Amino acid sequence: MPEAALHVGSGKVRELYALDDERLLLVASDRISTFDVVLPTEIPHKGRVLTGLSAFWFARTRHICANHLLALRADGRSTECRRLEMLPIECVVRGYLSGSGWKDYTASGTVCGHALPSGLVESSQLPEPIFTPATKAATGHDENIDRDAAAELVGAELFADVERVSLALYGFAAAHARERGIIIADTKFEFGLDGGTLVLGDEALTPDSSRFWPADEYRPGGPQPSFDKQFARDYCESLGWDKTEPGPELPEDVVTGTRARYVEAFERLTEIDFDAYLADPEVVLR
Ligand code: PZK
Repeated sequence: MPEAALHVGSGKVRELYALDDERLLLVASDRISTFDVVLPTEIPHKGRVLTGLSAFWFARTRHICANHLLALRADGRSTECRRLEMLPIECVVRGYLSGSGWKDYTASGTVCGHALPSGLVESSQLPEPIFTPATKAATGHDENIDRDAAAELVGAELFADVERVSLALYGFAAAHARERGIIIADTKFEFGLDGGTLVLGDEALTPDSSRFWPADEYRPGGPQPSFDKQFARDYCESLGWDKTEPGPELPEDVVTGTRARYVEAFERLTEIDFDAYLADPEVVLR
C-alpha cells in the first residue's frame, strides 16, 4: 500500500494516488471487466501482468517518445509516474476495423474523417494504420472525433505531434507483437505535457488499453476472439447475463484459463518468464 499517499482517482480496475506535487502512484488491481462491467471475481496477477507489460513498452519506446514512468515498485503492480498536464483527447490508433471504428465505417464509410476503401469487412486490416482521436467522456463512452475537432482541443501543432508519435508507437509495437503471434488491432494512448514536452502517460499497449487478437485465429469477416478475455466473455454469454451490474462470479476454471492467457501474452511479448518478473519486476526495464 502507498505510504501517506492521497487517493486522487479511480478507474474501473486501477487506482491513482498522489505521492507529492510531481509524482503519482498508479496501482493496477486484479479486477477484470467484461462488456464494460467489473466482475466480482479477480484474476490473480492480472494487475502485475498489465503493469509489467506497460513498463516493458515504456522502456523500449523511449526512442520514440518520453514517458511518465519514474519507477516500478517491487510489488510489480505499482508504478511511480511523473505528474503531467494530461491532454483532453484519447489518442487511438487502429490497424484493423473493429469496435466503434467498424460501426462508424458501416454507417459512413469513414472513421474520424478518414475515408476508407469500400468492401472492408469487420476486423479487416486497414491499408495503413489510422489515428482516430476521441474525447474523454466523463460518464459513458468516449466519442470519436475528426482531426479538426481534435486539433481544436489541443492546438494544431500538438495535434500533429500526437498523431505522428501515436502512429510511430503503434507501428513499433504492432510489428513486435505480430512477430510473436499477437495482433494489436488497435490501441489507446494518453499523453500529457511536462513543461512543454510531450510525454506518454497512463498504461500503454496492454490488453486493457488495446485489442489483442491471437494471430493464428485471425479470420476477417466477423468479430475476433480476444487474446485475454475470451474465456470470461464466453462464460458470461453462456449464462444469458444481460450485461448490467452486477456481473457474475467466474468459476475456477474460467479464472485459471483467463490468468494463463494474460501470462501467455506477457511472456510472448516480453520474452521474459513471468515468475522472473514476480521475483524482480525491474527485469522488464533491462
Ligand atoms: C492521470 N489518469 C487516468 C484515472 C487511474 C488512472 N502521469 C499522469 N499525470 C497526471 N495525471 C494522470 C497521469 C497518468 N497516468 C491519469 N488520470 C490522471 C486514471 C483514474 C485511475 F488509475
